[in-house]
Formats: sequence, C-alpha cells, structure tokens
Amino acid sequence: ADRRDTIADTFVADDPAAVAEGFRTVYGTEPAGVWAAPGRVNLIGEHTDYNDGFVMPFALPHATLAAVAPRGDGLLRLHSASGEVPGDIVELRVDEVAPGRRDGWADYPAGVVWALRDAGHTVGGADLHFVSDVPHGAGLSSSAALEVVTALALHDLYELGLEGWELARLCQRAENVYVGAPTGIMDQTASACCTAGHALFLDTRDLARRQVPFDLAAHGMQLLVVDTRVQHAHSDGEYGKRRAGCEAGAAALGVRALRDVPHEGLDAALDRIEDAEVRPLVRHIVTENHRVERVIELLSAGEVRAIGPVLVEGHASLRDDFRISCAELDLVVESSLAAGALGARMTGGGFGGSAIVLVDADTADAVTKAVRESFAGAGFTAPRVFPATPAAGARRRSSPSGV
Ligand code: GAF
Repeated sequence: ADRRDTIADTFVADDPAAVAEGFRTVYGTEPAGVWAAPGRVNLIGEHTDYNDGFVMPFALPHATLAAVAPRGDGLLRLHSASGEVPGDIVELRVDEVAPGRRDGWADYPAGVVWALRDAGHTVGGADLHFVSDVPHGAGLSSSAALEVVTALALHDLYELGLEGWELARLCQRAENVYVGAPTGIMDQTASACCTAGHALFLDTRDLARRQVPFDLAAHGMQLLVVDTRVQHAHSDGEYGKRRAGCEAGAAALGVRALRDVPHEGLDAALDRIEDAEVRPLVRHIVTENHRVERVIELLSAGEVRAIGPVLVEGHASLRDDFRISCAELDLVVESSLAAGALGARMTGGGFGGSAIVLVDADTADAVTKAVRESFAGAGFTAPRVFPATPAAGARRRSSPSGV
C-alpha cells in the first residue's frame, strides 16, 4: 500500500494529546511538550529563493507534530510514527552528530541538532516522537516541517532565545550541509514564520517579511492543491543543475545574484549571455520575481481574480524556460483551466509533486472532477485534491502541564 495515502487520510495535526500518548508508548516516559510545524504551498515565486529573490508561500493546515523531552545524558533518540520501519528508534550521541552520517529520514532532525550545536548553541540530548500528515515527497515541504518542528522544540527546551527566521536559517543549513540538498530558504521560513489567514511575502536576500492577507473565501474563491503523486526529490541532480545554471547566469552578467537583473533590462541582459542553456533560466528568474511583485500589487488592490493569469504565466515559464514540470503537472493546469479554473501552476521544486488551482468556490467540484477524469484518461495514478487555506506557522501546541 502507498504510505502517503495513510498519512493524508489520518489527519492528526490537531491532536497533540494523541502525539503525547504516542511518545509515552514509544519511550515509556512523559514528554515535556508537543510542538507543530506546518508544510506549505507556494503561491508564486518559484526557484527564486536561491537567487536572492521574492517568494510568497503560505502554511498548510497539514503539519508535523513532535512530542519531546530533554535528556541529561547527551543521547538523541528519534522516532517517527510515519517511519520506514515503524517501531525503530534512531539513536545518536549529540556530540557525535556530524555531516556524513546516513540515517534516512532521521538525517533531517539530526541535521538540525548538528546545525544548532555547530552555531554554538547549547543543545543536549532529547527524545523526540514525530507524527506528520504533510504528504511526503509531494512538494509540500514535509522536510522543512520536520526540521522546523525539531528546531523549535529544542529551542524552547534549551531556551536558546532565537527568532523564527534564525531557526529557519539553521534548518536550511541542516538541509544543505547535513542532508546534502542544495535548497533555498523559502520552505523553512514559511514553516517557521507564516501566520493564519496570510501569505508570506519574503525577500530572500535579507529575509524581510510581510504578512499579506489572503482570504479567498471572502472573495468567493478557493485554492485547490493537486498532489500528482509523482514523487520528487531535491537531492537528486536536477535541482542542483538549475541552481548552478542560475549562478552561471549571475556570473556572466556580473551581478551578485539574478535578483539584481531588472525586469526592464531583461532583453539586454539575455543578449549578453552566450550559453543558450543558461539564458532561459535567467529569463524565468527575472520574470518570476516580477510576477511576485505583480501578485502583491493585485492582492493589495483587492483584485484577487486577476492573479489567475499570472499563475498561468508562471507555470508556462517553469515548463518552457526552467524545464522542471512534467506531464502530470501540465495536465492539472490544462484540464483545470479547460474546466473553468481562474489560474493554475505547479508549486514547489518541480519534477512531480503538487500543483495549485485557483477556482471560484462554486466550481471547485466540477474542476476537481475534470482533473480526476483527465488523469484517468491519461492512465495516470489518481491525484489527491484538497482545498488549502493559510494556516499558522510553527508553534508550541501544549505546555508541560497540558500534555
Ligand atoms: C524547493 C526548495 F526547497 C525551495 O528552497 C525552493 O527553491 C523551491 O523548491 C522552488 O521554489 O521547495
């Protein structure tokens, strides 16, 4: 059976008491608290985050919860209810945690412990028990949720006095250096810093953040997430190749990052790039940053419907210029638009994962049906479709007395 079915169908994010109970069963002791960190979708601004650019994610109601207790003996024990082998506890000594180990899913929380300690923070041992309903490998940031919930729990228990964005940076370092995936800062910042009812406008150069009200229901609309069930992975080569291509583009143009190429000067900039493979990558990043700015303007002006075509443009750019879409993602966009959706695009890293579809609320069912039928007609695995509203970022879910 597909584990991802079980995870998404068991919606546990709002049940910290059950996670605390799971901790007692696994470790036989009391947890000190339960923490939660959400997955995310990105509304617009894809692959811009490692180019010092703009992104606009919001947190999903799906989250990873962790029941945690500190330990005085320097042992780090990690257990996941969604682990490959249920019941297995991964055990490490905190002072021996270092890049180069390979413990599967446990690399994410172990990497966070390493990143915190490597930055000079005093973090000792702990027992952690995780339960997640963020679909895994679906481009919805299950990795960032796992990292951020670990960082926040240890932060609170060891009283580190850091801000959410600082924890996000440390989690990104864990993913880049410990896990070995060359990802940007968007997902961890989304999980750590988003607020309910808002999308997060983030400038990834200085991490300046603005909470942008995003209440589609008030405008009679809905955003659907369509998980194509095509698994994606970031540590495989393609993500890194795109990143290297962007860096080559910035070097060819003599700028610190592609963020510094103005949209008005795009054509002139493209003329100065000799490498025909690099040129479209640059075009995507520069136009995508511009699209984020347009979406911000439209939302600020209350012209919510008008973001639809901008999302569609973004998809075309990711498909044709950045070349990270796939047949399933393209079909979501095509079939949902044909059924009356206002806009649609792939979201996240690409090569599978999920798409978002903006619809008038009263057409949600018809659009969902059309997407499902198109997948069946193409012989693709049935997609998972759910509506997404902006949820809260990482937080403590219960206190010592409350667990
Ligand atoms: C993945 C990465 F983890 C992010 O940093 C970002 O680059 C995204 O792909 C694409 O926008 O989610």
